Amino acid sequence: MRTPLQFDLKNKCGVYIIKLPISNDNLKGGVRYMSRRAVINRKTQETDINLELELDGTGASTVDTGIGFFDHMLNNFAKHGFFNLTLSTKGDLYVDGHHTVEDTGIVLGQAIKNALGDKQGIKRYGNFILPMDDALILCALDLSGRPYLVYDVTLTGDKVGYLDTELVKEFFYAVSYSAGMNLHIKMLHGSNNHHIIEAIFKAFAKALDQAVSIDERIDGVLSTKGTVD
Ligand SMILES: [Mn+2]
Repeated sequence: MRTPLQFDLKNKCGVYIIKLPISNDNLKGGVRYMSRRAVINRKTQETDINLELELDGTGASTVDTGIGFFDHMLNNFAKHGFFNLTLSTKGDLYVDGHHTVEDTGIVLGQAIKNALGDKQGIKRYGNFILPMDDALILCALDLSGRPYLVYDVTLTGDKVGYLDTELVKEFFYAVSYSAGMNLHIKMLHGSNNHHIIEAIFKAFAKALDQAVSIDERIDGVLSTKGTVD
């Protein structure tokens, strides 16, 4: 897309800002980076998942997992993290939502890991405290290569819509494990289960957006070891 910025009368030519398609590459701080994305297809006897994730996105998403509230959460994750996410999960919902939610977490974690590659230049750490009415959620994460989940959240109901509330922890355990991410999620306050879970997904998105962002001052990988697997 070319947008005329100004017309140079002397040379009788237009000066353009060239907006490159976000799926090709991106400009950050005057330095051009290849867009970081991953496509994963994973099929088992329990789920069939196709996921495309772009870390340097706009927040555009198309999500269909068969569980409406889970779709609502993943759309919020994309929107608030400025990730582009296309996801289709066909799971064995006649059993329950467990495999659908857990396997989607596994694939999302793999996509984050694959899209990051060798992690050169990324901030690596991210954190956010996100309020949503009564709910206040802290999320802190480290893309260290070492999976570890600390989940300190109290949900009072069994379900929100068609999502079993106990699956929220299973989802983030799967994400942290397959992405190689140290992930802390702590509820500081909250009473409404919809608000609490939505605040978790938004806080995670904001923290992850921060952690995957490029810091121009980082030469190579941000680690005294010289590598973060
Ligand atoms: Mn909502």
